Amino acid sequence: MSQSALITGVTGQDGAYLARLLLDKGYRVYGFMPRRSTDTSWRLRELGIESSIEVIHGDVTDLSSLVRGIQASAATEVYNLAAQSFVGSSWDQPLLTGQVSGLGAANVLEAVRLVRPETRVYQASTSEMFGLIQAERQDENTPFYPRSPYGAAKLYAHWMTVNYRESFGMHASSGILFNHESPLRGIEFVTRKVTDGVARIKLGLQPELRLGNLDAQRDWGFAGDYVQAMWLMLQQEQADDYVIATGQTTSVRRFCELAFAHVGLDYEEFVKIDPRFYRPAEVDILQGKPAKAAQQLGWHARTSLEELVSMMVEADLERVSRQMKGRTG
Ligand code: NAP
Ligand code: G4F
Repeated sequence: MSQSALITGVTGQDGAYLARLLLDKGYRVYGFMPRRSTDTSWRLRELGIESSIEVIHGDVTDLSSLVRGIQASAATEVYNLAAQSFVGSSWDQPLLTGQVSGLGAANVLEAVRLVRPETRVYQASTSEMFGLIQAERQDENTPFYPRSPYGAAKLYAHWMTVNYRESFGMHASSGILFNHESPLRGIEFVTRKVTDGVARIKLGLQPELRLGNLDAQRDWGFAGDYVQAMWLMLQQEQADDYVIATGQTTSVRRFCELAFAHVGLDYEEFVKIDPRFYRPAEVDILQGKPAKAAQQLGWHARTSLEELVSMMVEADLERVSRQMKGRTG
């Protein structure tokens, strides 16, 4: 029987890369997406897969739309990537974040249990659940300590995934993914904000780049590598939880240094600190220990930070140049 997958959050960074991976593997891919008044499919277009996705309109806060989506697709695998995923906004919209990123996951699990309990489920968990870290390097056994409404909502979703697995025997896995980036990353996240800023400064469109806490450290990998781990989790005989990370940590400051150096500039001349971008509570440092994923899934991060920075800066230089030509042409 051919495989079919339903992806919530298909228009996001990970959704787009995952959809491409599954299409390449011969899956029928259903994109579960809310109707929006503006176009949200630019990532699917950039990867050249928009017309290959079968769209099902729905919202993870609406259980009935999920039930219908799972019935209509008869999906053998469901990947729940939908979220209000920007940590910064989660203090401004704590309840919405809880409804989408927390209860939304419970709705997905419940819909699968009601309609097709044999369907395998992937839940997009996050290293933000470690928050105020309780171990120098975080793995599947490290206690959680979320530091934002987003982290708290995701922790609820994570435990619901574990509980549906243990209570109902469902094949539900939770991928605890550390930060992963790409040219398709949303512009509000720090890496893309930096690489877009570098391109604009280099091309003379912007004089400076305003950022918050440069001392925060993250374990940054490439999203294209990470979606492979999501798929691998659902191919295992037993569902489980896995930390997915590079194992290296780098400061925002160092990321800036690398990105500006890529175009021959010194970040110190252009980056300005703006307290507006500080958060009410900060996650100072994250560094994953992905040994279980290496042993059980055979998964390793393949892309180095330097390759990632170069890929993102080059993509933004090209994008901004295209926009400039569009304006003058
Ligand atoms: P993203 O680019 O922000 O994408 C989020 C997706 O969710 C978008 O397609 C968005 O659609 C959709 N969405 C939002 N509200 C929804 C709703 N109520 N119903 C259905 N869809 C909804 O996030 P990402 O970086 O691809 O991350 C994918 C998932 O992994 C998220 O759950 C995120 O929290 C988690 N995660 C990400 C990272 C990372 O570093 N990227 C690390 C760990 C975990 P619209 O654009 O139309 O709103
Ligand atoms: O890029 P960020 O906004 O990502 P953050 O908060 O780590 O969250 C991302 O990764 C999580 C996995 O750990 C995901 F679950 C989540 O959905 C999201 O994808 O911020 C990274 C760091 C923070 O410490 C922040 O304070 O960069 C610091 N930072 C400094 N200046 C900034 C800025 N962040 C943003 N977004 N904008 C700034 O100007």
